[in-house]
Amino acid sequence: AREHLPGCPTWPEDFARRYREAGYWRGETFGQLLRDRARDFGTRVALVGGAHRWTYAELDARVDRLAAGLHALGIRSRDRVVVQLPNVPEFYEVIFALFRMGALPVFALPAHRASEIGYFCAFTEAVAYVIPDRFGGFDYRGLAEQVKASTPTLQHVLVLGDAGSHTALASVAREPVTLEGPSPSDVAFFQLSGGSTGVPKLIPRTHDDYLYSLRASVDVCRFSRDTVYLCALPAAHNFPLSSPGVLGTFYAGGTAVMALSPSPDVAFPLIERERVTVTALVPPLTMVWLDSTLAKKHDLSSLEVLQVGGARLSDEAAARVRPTLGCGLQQVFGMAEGLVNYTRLDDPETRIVTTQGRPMSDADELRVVDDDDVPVAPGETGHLLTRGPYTIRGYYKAEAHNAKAFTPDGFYRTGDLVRLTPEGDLVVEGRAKDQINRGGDKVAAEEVENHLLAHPSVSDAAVVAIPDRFLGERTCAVVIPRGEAPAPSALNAFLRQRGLASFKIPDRIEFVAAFPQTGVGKVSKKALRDSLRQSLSTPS
Ligand code: J2J
Repeated sequence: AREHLPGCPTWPEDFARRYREAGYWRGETFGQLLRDRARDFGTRVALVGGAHRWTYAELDARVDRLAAGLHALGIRSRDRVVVQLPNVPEFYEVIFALFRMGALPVFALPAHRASEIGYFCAFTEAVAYVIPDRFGGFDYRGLAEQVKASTPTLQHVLVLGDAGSHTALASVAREPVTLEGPSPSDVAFFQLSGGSTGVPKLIPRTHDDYLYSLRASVDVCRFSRDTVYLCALPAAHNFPLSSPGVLGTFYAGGTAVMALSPSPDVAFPLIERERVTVTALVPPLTMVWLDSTLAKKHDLSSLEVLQVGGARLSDEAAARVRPTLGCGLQQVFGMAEGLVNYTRLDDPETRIVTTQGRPMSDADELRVVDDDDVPVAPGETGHLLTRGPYTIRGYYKAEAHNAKAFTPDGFYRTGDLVRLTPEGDLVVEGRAKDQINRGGDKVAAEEVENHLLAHPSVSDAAVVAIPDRFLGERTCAVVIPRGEAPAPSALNAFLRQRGLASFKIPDRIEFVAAFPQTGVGKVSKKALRDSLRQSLSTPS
């Protein structure tokens, strides 16, 4: 076996051998997967989006030509390429071209700005950055200019659409050449962690492990050639990518449809026109769909299953899905680090409505433990730890953090507080990690705090969650000012100017003279949350 990419922790040899022998890892790669589907389902439509309708054979051929073009630009196996594209078919053309040549996509979200993108490019020493010209009222070419100026390794900015001073993606394709592909045990790409630390952590996923997660997901969710999957959440996110998502749809030989926006006015006509059978949403969008008057104006009868995950769905909203939208519900509790839990399609309705399901693989090992890593009594709430054939053993180049985020025997500390029902389903009861789950968008408190601390009028800052009827949680920055308190709007403008993604900009800013302390003199975020909850609910 060839050496692993430096900085990417891997499974111990005995585990790897077991996962191979048990058939979880089958020695497949993404490049080969698409080749196989093109051979078996060549004329079937793989991907629909914008004006495009690509069959498996067309997608495969486009990927070959793009890979040849990227190779001609000088991009090589294991080179990192930051990919930041909206929900367009070209997203998959790009990532499969990179997969096929063994180059490694780093999955950025369209909402990321200079702070995040600059970090991804610098940290991974990316050689290329792929963007749309404009999307959602934002011009990514200016962002690329800024990032390029500060990232010496970055040689290519590839633009979907009008390239300006950069390179047009459409100009890159060449006659196909034979390229040496990656090994199945190689890292295939970097997914992003929701994170709880100062900078987002990068998650190395291998061909072997991710393809297994697709196969298991396809099995649980019963994806087939007849599946028409609507990709409504940001394509690069782990949920619509792989649970089973678009990649699972390809695995099964079905059709994926790209929605540029998840809002009913865009998604419902697509469901009607393409006869979509399944899609995935986060809880706030589920609420928007449930309350939309457009549901009556469009024929949504093809929709069999709505998957909901990314944040806790309330039992009340869950119970409304079938009566309102006329389709089944599947709760999905997953994480980009690996473990994905699903309620099963034929579970009794109460289990589907009140739990977040169970692991998709028999090989997923779960532990529910107390603060000392001791298993709690059955049914009690505790920290969820997990290990398995598609859960990473460590983040990319993060040795010190990995020592805390994983147990010595390789379990990932999810930071989630869960309990197991007698039936073996998981219920997510809360969170121990210092993160705000803003309706599925994850905000690492420390990252925002560090940006706030850079402001001259901020002496100290603590970012915490406050309850929100729509998002579940919103962010509140509690700030101890240095001298005169700055205007909240000025602080937020400062954060924007530092290039922070807009979902991380605090929804609310409160000024205080001091923070409540824990016994050991740390900021007590629990006490902060409690006092905010009280002061925000009492009208002043
Ligand atoms: C409560 N919390 C949840 C749920 C995720 C499928 C689905 C989701 C993700 C995802 C994913 C939750 N109820 N149903 O990658 O493949 C919170 C937990 C978890 C964190 C992971 C997938 N579903 N969560 O959301 O990496 O706190 O992945 O640890 O973005 O989201 O976030 P992320």
